[in-house]
Amino acid sequence: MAASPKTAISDLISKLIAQYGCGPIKFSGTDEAFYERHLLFDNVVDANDVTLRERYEAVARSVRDVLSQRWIRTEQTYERENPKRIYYLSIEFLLGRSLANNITNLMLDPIAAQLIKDKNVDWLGLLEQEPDPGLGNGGLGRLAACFLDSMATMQLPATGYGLRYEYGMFKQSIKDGWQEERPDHWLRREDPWQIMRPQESVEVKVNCSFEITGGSLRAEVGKPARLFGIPRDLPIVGYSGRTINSLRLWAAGAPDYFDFQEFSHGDFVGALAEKLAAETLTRVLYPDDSTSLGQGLRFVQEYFLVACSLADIIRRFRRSNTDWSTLPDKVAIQLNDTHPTMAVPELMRILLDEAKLGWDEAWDLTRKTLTYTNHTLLPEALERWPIQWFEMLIPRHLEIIFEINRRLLDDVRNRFPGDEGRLARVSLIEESPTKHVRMANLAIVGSHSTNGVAAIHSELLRTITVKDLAEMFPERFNNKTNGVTPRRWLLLANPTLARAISDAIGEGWITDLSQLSKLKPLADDKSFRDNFRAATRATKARFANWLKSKTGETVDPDTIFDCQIKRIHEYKRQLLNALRIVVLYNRVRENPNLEMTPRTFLFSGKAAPAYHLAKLIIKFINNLASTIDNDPTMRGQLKVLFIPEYDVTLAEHLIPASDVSNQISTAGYEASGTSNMKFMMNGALTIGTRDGATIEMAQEAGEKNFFLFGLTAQQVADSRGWYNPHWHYEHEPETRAALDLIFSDHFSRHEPGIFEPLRDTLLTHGDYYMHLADLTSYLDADRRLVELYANSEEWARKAILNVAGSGKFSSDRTIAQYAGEIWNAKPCPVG
Ligand code: 26Q
Repeated sequence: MAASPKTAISDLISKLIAQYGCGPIKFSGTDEAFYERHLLFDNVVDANDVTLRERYEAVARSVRDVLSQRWIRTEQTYERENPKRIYYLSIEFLLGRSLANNITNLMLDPIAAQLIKDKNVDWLGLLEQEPDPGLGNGGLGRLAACFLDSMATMQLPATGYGLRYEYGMFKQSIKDGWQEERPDHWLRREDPWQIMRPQESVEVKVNCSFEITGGSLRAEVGKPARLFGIPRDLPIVGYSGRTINSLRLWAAGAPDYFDFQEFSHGDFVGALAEKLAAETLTRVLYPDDSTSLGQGLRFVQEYFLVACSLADIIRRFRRSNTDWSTLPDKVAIQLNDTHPTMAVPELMRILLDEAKLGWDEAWDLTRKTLTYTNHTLLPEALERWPIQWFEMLIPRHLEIIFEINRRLLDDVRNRFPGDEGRLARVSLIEESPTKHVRMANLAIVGSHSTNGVAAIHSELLRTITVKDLAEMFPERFNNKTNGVTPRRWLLLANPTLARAISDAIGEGWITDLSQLSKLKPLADDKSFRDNFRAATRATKARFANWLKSKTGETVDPDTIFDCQIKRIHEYKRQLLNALRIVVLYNRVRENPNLEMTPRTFLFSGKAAPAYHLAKLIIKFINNLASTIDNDPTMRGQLKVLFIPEYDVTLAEHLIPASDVSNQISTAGYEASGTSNMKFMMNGALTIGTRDGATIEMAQEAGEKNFFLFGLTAQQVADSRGWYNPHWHYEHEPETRAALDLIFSDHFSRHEPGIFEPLRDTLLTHGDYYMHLADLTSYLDADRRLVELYANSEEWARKAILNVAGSGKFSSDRTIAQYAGEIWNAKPCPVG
């Protein structure tokens, strides 16, 4: 007899509970009443008359019910076993939505499917109710989120620490082709995933107070203040739901009793203003991903993250351990870029002033506990903070930094007598024009491991960027090539392909991505190729529908989807991609009978609000798109679309639907890239330069299955002295015609001259990122790519070989290497 829906759900829940071993989850109603109970008791609404948002909240809370006991048990296990714990400190976590991810990782899909069916829920509409928490700019923040997923899946005792920005990454809209920014008030409605833990608040003492004047935050020097960090925890569900770790996000506040004290003196309003000023600290994420513009508030945010997190870590350490000397056996703190580098002086301060240890022991423990990851070589992104700010906010830390530096420079003098240049380069303090602390130097000196995020990047870091320090401490330098979680980026984002893969090789790949290599022989199997092609075609059609419903834009799934999605930056060279399209456009204009494979060029990405040239590049892409749209000869041949508001959710839709992935940074400038890996595991072919992790991807898949072009990092460096973009303009007819067309205002008929700054950057100012040097070889690679597309069997074969070769780029592999080679941490399974 067929089970009634009710029994089916009860059965599944019982199985789940048995699997998690938490004992029965107790409800007053029937088992299946999870969802209805929440609608009734949380929202107090009639189940027949609810909004989609209320449905979302009820489903999210039901899922949270399922994970709560396991979440508590995870922490209990860590308390009991007292393993070495990993703490991942990051100023950004770009999580993306949680509901579907948690359902997948808890393996609740059958229950969700049943619920959708029984209650006739508009599932896609419901998922859209969850805001995409944009607590990060791009790669670095998303990497932190992938790492949390891997650490939980691998049952590592890990906690993420970040800031709970009230406003995340700005929302982007496009008006007349220009980027416009709107605030992202993602917390307008209560977030069902965050658990506030006021009892675990920490106090942070600083040497100045804050006030808001004229809309900006000002420091009042010499008036010490106490801030409070109020934590909220988010569950990080490992795949299979065995381990549920936490991401702890700090919000800034003033102590609750402040008003009473001040009130008794009569200044209620002044006291309240102080509280609001304190809360301003975590109000907004800085939307710059590659410039250290020297914002005072950012400096305070960085210290606040460090002070709250270290206080929490040390408090937890002291609960189970009495001997300070065991700190590095119990605690590994990974600094995600230099943003949390104040952990070096802060940990020293705790060990010296609170634990009362001597300098040598404190220094030894600090270095053995901390490790640092570098994510960029761009000089403008290397953080340097004015020592005045340290003096004002945290003078004790500055004292400690000076003492670290004094000892460091003594060491340099001993080892390299008379080498004044080295002394100046290694110093933690940059002397001119005004004194600044070099945060990367501090992180390297104050930790026992410094890693880059792809082989070429680690090599350039070691041999060029911080050469002198690498010569002093060679054993500290290592590489950890980035990875991405296959749960979110393949299983969840591309269910059709995931099913085809699992049908062919089983499900082992979900937690051991190297098993994708089993697909290699299937590249020669006609029926698998057919399945693969059908999966891609279905995903493209699904994307086209989604895009239509979200933006009203139409794209044709029978054209090549050629994508570049990432932050807009000169070094990433969206402008090179646009030049390629202008050349193709010119070819059709000149020869309207040209047989061209129909293509759709998709762009998406945000520009830092103060980065004018990046914003002009967005404008140019949009004008290019509309000019082509309005040209009847282009119809059915070329289409360009800039999709606004790039976020994790958009990436989850677009990447699986892509045929071509553009990874075209000037060689030597993209530290790693991570979207490149997501495209590869979803079966797109890469057209790209030999930069970042793309080099390793091509090695894994075989260079013949890649479309590599352009100067190498070495060639870029070697030609800096003599490179002349005018040469390309003079000698390459297609390059010249493309530029002339742009400068003739063909794409700016009603806005003459607006693209002049593009001429300046590409010609007048010397084309620093060498667009023109790479344009012809890009076009050549593009020609080969389009030729291949005409042979759909060969295309599918190469795409399958790419998926088969993508196993290395799981963040599980990256995390296994961090755990084994840097942290010396082991899994701590939850019983
Ligand atoms: C610093 C100071 C003040 C304000 C902002 C910042 C800031 C914020 C974010 C500086 C840098 C970032 C982010 C950098 C980033 O995302 N880097 C990317 O990291 C990825 C993960 O390792 C790599 O794959 C990318 O290549 C790298 O660009």
